[in-house]
Amino acid sequence: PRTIRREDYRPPDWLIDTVHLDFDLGITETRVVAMMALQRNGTHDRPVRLDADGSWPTALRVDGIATPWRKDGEGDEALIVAVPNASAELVIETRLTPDQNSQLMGLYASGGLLCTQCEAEGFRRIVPFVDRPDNLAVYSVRMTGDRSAFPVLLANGECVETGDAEDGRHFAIWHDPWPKPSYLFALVAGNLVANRDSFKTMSGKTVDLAIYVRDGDLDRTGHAMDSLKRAMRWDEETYGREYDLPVFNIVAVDDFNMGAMENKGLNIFNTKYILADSDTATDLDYDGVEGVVAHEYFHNWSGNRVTCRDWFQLSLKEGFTVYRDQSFSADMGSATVKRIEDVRILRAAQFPEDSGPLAHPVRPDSYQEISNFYTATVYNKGAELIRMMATLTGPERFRAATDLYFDRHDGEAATCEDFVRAIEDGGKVDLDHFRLWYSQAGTPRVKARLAHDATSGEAVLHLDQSVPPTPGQPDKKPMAIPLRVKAFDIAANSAEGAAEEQLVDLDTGSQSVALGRFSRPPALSINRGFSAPVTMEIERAPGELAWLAANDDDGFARYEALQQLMVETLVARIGGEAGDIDALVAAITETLKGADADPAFVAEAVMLPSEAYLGDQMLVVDPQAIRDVRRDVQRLVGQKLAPRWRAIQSGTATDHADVSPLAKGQRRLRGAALAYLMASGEADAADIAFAQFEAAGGMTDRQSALLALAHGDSPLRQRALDAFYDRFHGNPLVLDKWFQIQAWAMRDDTPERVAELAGHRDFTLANPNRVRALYGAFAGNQASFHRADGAGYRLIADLVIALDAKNPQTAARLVPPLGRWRRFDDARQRLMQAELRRILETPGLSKDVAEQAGKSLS
Ligand code: BAL
Ligand code: ZN
Repeated sequence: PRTIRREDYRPPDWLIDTVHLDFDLGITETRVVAMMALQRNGTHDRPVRLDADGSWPTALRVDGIATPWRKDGEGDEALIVAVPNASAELVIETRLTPDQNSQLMGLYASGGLLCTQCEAEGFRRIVPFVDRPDNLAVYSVRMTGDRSAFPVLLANGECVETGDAEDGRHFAIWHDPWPKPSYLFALVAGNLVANRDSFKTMSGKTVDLAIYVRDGDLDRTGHAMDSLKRAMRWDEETYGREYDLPVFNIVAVDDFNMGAMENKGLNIFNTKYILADSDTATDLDYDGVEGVVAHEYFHNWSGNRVTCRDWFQLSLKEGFTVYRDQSFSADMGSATVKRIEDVRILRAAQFPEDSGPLAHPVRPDSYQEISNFYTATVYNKGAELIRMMATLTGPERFRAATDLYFDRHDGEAATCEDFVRAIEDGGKVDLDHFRLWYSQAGTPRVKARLAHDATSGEAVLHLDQSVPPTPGQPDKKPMAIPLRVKAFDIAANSAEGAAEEQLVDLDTGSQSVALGRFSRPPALSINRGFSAPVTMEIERAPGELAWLAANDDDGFARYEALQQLMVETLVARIGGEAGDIDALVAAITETLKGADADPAFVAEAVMLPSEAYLGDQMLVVDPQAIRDVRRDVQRLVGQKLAPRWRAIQSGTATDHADVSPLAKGQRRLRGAALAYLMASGEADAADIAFAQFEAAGGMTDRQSALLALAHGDSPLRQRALDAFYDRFHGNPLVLDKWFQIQAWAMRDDTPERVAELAGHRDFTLANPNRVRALYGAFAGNQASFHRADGAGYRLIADLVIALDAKNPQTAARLVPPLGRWRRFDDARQRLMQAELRRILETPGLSKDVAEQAGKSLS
């Protein structure tokens, strides 16, 4: 496949500024007539070259005259037509087969519905076009279709006309006044019902809101609607951003490659991020709905009003919008718990990416298939970059800076550099060195050592940083790393008497910072709030972590200290030492004292680090040893604190309709307590879990009980799985949980079980949610995926090969777990490489999978 490079960017030779699309809709065939106003861009005599992907014209006219055209490009990916004048009206007709479109890019059918997905390069599958984000055009769309099959006809912007057509058909015309790139084009046609509401904007305009779903799903849209209104208000209050059309529509569809899509005025969502009620969705699902609804809404400014010049700038909109949705969710609930969750995701998804063969900068330099760059690096590390800039400016100057950014670039296709410059100018901060975060890949490592002079009392922090080599970047420069640091008097038994927090700007390889005078060596709280996306190596005095876990006045730092204590204990035991279990139990006991006041925080803090996170702390990952030791420590902590876990589990049944942060926190802690109880091996543990499963007042308690049973081998396990299936198999999103929980099971036979489930009558490769529920979950189940016989690797490779023929984008997402082979022992390395080679040798492989597998082997 061809490699596209950022340095080769040049503006389009021809621009299209006005588009009229006429769709004659059908599931098996849709006819499109596109009328486009072409303008030559600059002085040149090059022909018009339009991006295309199988959508070859059935007719093409330039200024009304049928004109010959030809295909171009290695993979026939472009259409060339000569246009004599500086401007022209270009008409192209195409015929599409939506029900054959299993890639779910362009126009496709999903359960009788027609819908589109155009980001990043899907529009060209509808009609050949200048399909790149720096071509902004005004669109009008006419749709005609059978009134009974497609009673609802939606596109971007506003509906300006509807009416009858012949043969029981009808039509609608939509117009979007805001110039936009083609990736934001959207259309939906089908039999849908709407939850309608309205929102009054800060300047007093009324916006009609609607969430369209299938009949029968309407009563599960309330939370999404509430989330939308909260997001609209928050963006006005926090960023001064007002919505800019009289209507805002959302449609939920079953078959969707991504979580959702921010098309102008017509967001299209995966049902997973719209539908929720307490009987079918967990509290975390509720949070997911709120976060994704907000994320897509926020794109209206960070993405749509200001879009990206080219796809190398993807983080311009995604990093910023993730930061915005993270901040919104933090404001809606507990900021500390949200920060813990976001850091956990970063460490689980982005750190491994940054240290593996697919590592790339937040602003990549090259790609073969842009779909492969919708990554945790672009999204989540990108959000961390914005967060660091906000930390450096402080909240008021950050707001001034984002105001400047939106004012300066409204209506433009901008770059990451434009964003940084706006933050510099509006936020009055020098980001010269900071820019390196956009171009240099790899997670920086910071070593911290605190020296205390017993005579003078002076405490000095010594810091050293290094950035590991990544593909194409063997030598790294030191980064500008903002570290929030505070030192505590360890004898004070509270956070009182601590020195003021400092913001240390570590921007050289080594640096020393005076922390003040202390009568004895203080406790070091560093990278508080996870102020920089780095890994820390800290020399600790005995008891220091336990002190911080109990007393630090930064919630994230308290969590981090207890987790680090767990890591040290577990890693010691994996290495054959005993580890201080009693100290760990004492620290957990101390943290549990806060269970009534902040159960969500306590639930997060007392859970052992994941198997994958433990693997990341080892030179060579030993998946089975990690599982055995982690399970053993879970058993010991379960046993030693059994009365406490029992009390929490039995004393905190909540009304699932109550989704207040406190009630959600109580359920989360109840789930953690049940997990420890099950691990303890106490004789009645499975009965308790089964009783919780049966009596559950909602999905949160039900799922935590089912998951606790799924790991074990009690006869109640199968009874619960069967009961769950019998009750919920008609609900696709809940059925996904049934597949997922079994793929997550920490059992020796999980690979066999996953293979069996792949043959289940409810399993299908056509639905990305189902594929992710089974195979995505399995690939994240470390010891099962890495079982020594390679059965897990074969399963994933078989799936990638089978799915690639239908849906390359989703198939390619499952390649990276195989690419982590360097982290494992020789035998596993060979097995993983062999599967990657088997994938690469498959005839007709997509460029999506070819890029991921090829890079993973190199
Ligand atoms: N733009 C693709 C989906 C999302 O990040 O919102
Ligand atoms: Zn996004």
